[in-house]
Amino acid sequence: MAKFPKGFFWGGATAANQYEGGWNEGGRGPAVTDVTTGGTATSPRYVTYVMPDGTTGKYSQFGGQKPEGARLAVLDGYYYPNHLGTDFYHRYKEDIALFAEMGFKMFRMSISWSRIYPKGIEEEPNREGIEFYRNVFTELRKYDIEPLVTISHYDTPMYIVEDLGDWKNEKVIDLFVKFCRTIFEEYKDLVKYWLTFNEINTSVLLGVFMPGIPNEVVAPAYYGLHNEFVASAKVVKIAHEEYPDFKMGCMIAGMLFYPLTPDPEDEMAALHMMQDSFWYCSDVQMKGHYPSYAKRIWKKFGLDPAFFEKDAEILKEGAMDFFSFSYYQSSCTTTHDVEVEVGGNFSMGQKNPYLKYSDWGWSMDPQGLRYLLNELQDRYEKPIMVVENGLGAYDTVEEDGSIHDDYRIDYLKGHVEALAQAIEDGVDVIAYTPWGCIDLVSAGTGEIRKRYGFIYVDVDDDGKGSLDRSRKDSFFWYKKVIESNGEEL
Ligand code: BGP
Repeated sequence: MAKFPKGFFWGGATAANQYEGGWNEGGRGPAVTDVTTGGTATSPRYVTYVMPDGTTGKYSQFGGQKPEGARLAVLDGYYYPNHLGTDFYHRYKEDIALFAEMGFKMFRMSISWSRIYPKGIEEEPNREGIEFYRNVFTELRKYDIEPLVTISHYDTPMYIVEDLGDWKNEKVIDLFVKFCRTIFEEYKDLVKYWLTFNEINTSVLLGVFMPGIPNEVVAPAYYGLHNEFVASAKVVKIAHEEYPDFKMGCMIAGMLFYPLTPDPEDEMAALHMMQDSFWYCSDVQMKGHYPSYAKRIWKKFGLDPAFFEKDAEILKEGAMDFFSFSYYQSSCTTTHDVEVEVGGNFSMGQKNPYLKYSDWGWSMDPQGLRYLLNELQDRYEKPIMVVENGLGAYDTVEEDGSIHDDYRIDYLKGHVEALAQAIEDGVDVIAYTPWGCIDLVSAGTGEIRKRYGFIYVDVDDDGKGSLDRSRKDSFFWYKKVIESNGEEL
């Protein structure tokens, strides 16, 4: 099997909103995840609010609507798991030492925007927030771990979302640019690799997976996404002009659709699914312009092409230096009537009879990773990072404290093999940072018990536990993988 290149970035990935905690410490302002409850595999997470007359309520995180006049609020009687995350804010030194023990070369994390600009609109940044991340980056550098920083990972300040109308408001572009200018200048000697937006394609998936959803609901998502593209491009331009050492990447939720049957209609449906859910975003960010099939999508939702075409010059200057994506699972699509629908990481589709499924119903498909990597190499001819991958699973702590997570090792092993095969195919993969390298709060369900980590954190879905860290079997397995540069699986 092909060898992993020298200097390959083995590591792990996290995000501030799910891991950091310290939600109301150090001058941080609130984000929407702070008013989002826990859920389960079958019941959604809710966002809570208060009405002007003092009555309270909640709406589903997925597709729910805030009533007119309501204000987002933390309410008594609910538990908000992101307030604590798994406490990186207070334990980053201990955690980074454990990452170093595993041999990490790269650590993906995000910056909480509201820790730097509590409402997003302040003139001056919050110095305590700036110093927190400086300490974290300095600690990583101490162990020669390269930080990979996601600038926006599901973590917009609540004020921007609630009072400014979120990304639909083009004023947010300048606020984001200001935020980026601040962190670029502060951390230019500590951070080189940046991702502008996590899984930028997820904002328009409602229209892709819910046929018949009214155009009025879908349209703002596409216009908002366009503003994110513009913001990202402006920031990439600044990086290229003022910080020549920086490497800028996009981050796309890795969707992969197979036609369920050999019916040519299914093949076409799969192509459209890929264009609508994945390529639409990656093409803009990697090529610096909208793809030709964008016209089909705009027409489908009754969108005004002029809105997207007006910023062609800006987008052109914002093409990325490298590609990154999350990859957990694949899906099938068909034009035929089939009963069973399954989902996984924002994707919906029909059950694949050739694949096994996790306890949360996500398929496991390492070969799909190799397939996508080949496609991506061909399409963009730029270095690729796999910045999320992993198995969310229940873990059991034995009497002696050990955790035998062979299911996780099997999953990861299959995907590392797929990476090696892709490298042999000629793909320029430069990094692999599995998701939730230490247990943290699930974005989709708000659970802690949906665990991804090599490192176990003693805390439950209600925030109870010592928060002590311990090494799972996968910790020792991954340490060996890194030590042998992927030779020993
Ligand atoms: C991706 C997100 C991550 C992460 C991961 C796993 O979509 O970028 O934030 O949470 O999925 O998903 P979940 O937490 O729902 O299991």
